[in-house]
Amino acid sequence: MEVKISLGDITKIPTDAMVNAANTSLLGGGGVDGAIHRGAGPQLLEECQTLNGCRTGSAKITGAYCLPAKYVIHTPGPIWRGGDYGEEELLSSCYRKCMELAEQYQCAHVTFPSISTGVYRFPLEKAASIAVKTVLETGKSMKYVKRVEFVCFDGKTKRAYENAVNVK
Ligand code: AR6
Repeated sequence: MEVKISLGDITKIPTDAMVNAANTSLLGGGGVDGAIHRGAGPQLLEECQTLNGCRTGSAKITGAYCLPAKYVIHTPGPIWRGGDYGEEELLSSCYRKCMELAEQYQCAHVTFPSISTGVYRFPLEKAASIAVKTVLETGKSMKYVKRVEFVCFDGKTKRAYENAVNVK
C-alpha cells in the first residue's frame, strides 16, 4: 500500500473514497465538511438525513454525488479536551473504521483530510502520527485499498504528516 501526502482541496482530487471530517449529526458544518457538502450538492444532505448520525470514532458511507469520488466516508473525530478523554483512541478508531469501510466497498484510492485538527483542536503532530500509524497498520492486510492520500490544506499540516511518515 502506498501512502502519499499532498497539499490542496480534498474536494478537487479524484478518488474512490473521500473521507469527511464530520460531526455526530452528519448534517454538515464548516471546514472540510462544508466544502464536501458544497461540492457534492444537496443530495448528499438528503442521504445523510437518513443515517441517524454517527458516533465519534465511527464512520458511515454515502454516495458522492457531484464530487469526483465514488463514495464519501463520514467520520466524526474527537474534540480535543486535554487528552484524558480517550481522544487518541477515538482518532485512531476514525482512521481504522474509514479504512475498513473503504476495503468493504472495494476502494483502491482513499483520500483523508486531517481529521480533528481544525475546529476540534487536536494537537497536529500527535494527530498526524496517529493517522499515519493507523492507516499503515490497517492497510497491511487489505486487498483492495492500494493508495491512501492525506490531503493537507496548509503547509504546516503537510509538514506534520511528512514528518509522521518519515519517523515510521
Ligand atoms: N480540503 C482539505 N482539507 C481541508 C479543507 C478542504 N477543502 N477545508 C478544511 N480543511 P475541520 P475538524 C482542513 O475544522 O477539526 C466541521 O464544522 C483544515 O484546515 O474541517 O475535524 C464539522 O462539521 C484542517 O486541517 O475539521 C465538525 O463540526 C482539517 O481540514 C467540525 O468541523 C480539519 O479541520 C470537525 O472539526
